[in-house]
Amino acid sequence: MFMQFRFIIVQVVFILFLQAVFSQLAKDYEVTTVLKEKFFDKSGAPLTGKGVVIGDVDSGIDVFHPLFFFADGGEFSWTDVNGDGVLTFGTDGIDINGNGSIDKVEVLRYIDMLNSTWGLLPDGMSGKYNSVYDFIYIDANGNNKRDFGPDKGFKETDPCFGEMMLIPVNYNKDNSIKAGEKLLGLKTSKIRSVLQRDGIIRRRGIDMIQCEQDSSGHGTGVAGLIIGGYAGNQYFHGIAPEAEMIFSSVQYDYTPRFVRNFPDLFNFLKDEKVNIVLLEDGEWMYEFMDGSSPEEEILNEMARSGTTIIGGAGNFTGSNMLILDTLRSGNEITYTASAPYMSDWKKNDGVFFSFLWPNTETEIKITLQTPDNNTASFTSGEGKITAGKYNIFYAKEVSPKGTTMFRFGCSTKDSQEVKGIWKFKLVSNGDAYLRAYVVDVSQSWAGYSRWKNSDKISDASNVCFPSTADSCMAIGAYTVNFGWGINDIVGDICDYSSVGYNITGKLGIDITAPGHSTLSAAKNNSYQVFSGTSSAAPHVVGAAALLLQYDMTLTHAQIKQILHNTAAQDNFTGTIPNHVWGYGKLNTENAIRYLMNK
Ligand SMILES: [Ca+2]
Ligand SMILES: [Ca+2]
Ligand SMILES: [Ca+2]
Ligand SMILES: [Ca+2]
Repeated sequence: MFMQFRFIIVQVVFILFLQAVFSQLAKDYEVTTVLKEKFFDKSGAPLTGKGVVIGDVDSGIDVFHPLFFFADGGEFSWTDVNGDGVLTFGTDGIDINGNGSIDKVEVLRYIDMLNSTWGLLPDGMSGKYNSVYDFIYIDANGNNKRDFGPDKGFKETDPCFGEMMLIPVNYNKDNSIKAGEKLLGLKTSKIRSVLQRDGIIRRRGIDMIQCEQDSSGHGTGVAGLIIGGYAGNQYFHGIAPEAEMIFSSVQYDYTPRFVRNFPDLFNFLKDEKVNIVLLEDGEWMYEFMDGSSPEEEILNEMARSGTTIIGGAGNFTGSNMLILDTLRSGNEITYTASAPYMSDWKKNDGVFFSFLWPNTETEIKITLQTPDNNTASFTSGEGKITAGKYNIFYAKEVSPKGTTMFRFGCSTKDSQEVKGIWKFKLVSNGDAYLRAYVVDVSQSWAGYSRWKNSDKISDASNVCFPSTADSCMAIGAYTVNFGWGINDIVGDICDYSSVGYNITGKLGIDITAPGHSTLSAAKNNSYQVFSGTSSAAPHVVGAAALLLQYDMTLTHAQIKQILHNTAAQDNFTGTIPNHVWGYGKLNTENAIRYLMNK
């Protein structure tokens, strides 16, 4: 659970009535990752992302999930042992050793995939074989479950890293495999390499079977949308199911910047020569937000050399953690934040603030008032002071683009709580367009420590780092399928989706994509509902992968131009481009056609 909120996903409290709502509507749900028409590359092969490598900065990946193996294990005929004309699980099998009979180690069974979709997938999924969701396997040790991994004695060279999995050759809606209908073996991992949280690199063909588990399940959800499953064989599959992925796994710190090893994560993907980078982390605290960081410059350089850079814009809207205000010379203004005792189920022993303004001429004197009513004033410099029972770490810094940041980290002397009201009085000697951010140890999108009692609390400009990079295509999220709240409307922007112009004046959102109540893979043989700009960005990555398969010479700038030009306008987007929708809604079919007709 720890810090999984930092990923660009929306975590929603489980509410029972939603399950009922979902179940009623389930028959209407849209699989947003399956295109409405079929496309082919210049050699006549279907567009599936084949040959494209995508790097994802994320929580990691469940490398054993059945959706993440290529169906390259060959075709198999099976023996109808009991002669009833259909594949009978636990009885029928594949005569692998060719001795004319089905031995105990040749019997077929199925993995009953878990339905963790709160009713998005139909009821009745579990306890029976569903050809479009479940996976067949050879129960080679006859224990009636699918075994895999090094603990069970399997090796890197074993198909699917364990007992072999299979799917029907054709998309089967009737939930049974008829006699004579062949099976396709799954074999090679779609995951090429993983930089683990501990810095160890796992590689397919060498030691991928040893890969650490996805820390939160987030990366597994992202991967399901892009490379999951088998086009033509299954109802649900990702947009580019024959692309390959590489993961750079984030390790969170307890204080900002919460991910400190971005350079390592980005450079790993650069060294691996990925075609596309996907950014699935969003931050704001202690960041200049102007695209000037060394980390963002790595991304810019990758984009200049052709790599497509795409990131979730963030789910920051509605969190009350941003103030936007215009300070006038001599004015005195006070902002108030409230910090709770507990934050995301842990004691809140740190609250953080940063104040940004886009010039170096303006001097702002900041007087902080602690919850125990002690004050301290700051005009420049950096260091640590004590105010009441609190330690205050402060620093004033200027970015290469001339953004000034005054930041404060507040804790108590002995790791006790920071609960209470924190006040900041600002006096400026000139005009300044000010941004004031807050976050605490929860790092939550929802915001446990928040600004309060101010009409300057705003969401007008809240795209998150590192999607603030000049090169990054930042993706907003709109609702498909079902909303969670009374304000959610299918087709409209998600009410949490980050919006606006960046601090530099750059349009913060490039395009939007399906982000709310999309269907994807989850850890441990499951399907899940996956939402957020975390879900929107992988849709765009999948589209970019299809474009690249068609023309591998496309650069970041060209892909961006195609996606901008072909994004759709409708009654929800209004006139585009604009600060909420960017250039409109992703339209993958239009983008491919546009490229083909060029
Ligand atoms: Ca049978
Ligand atoms: Ca046999
Ligand atoms: Ca099932
Ligand atoms: Ca077994």
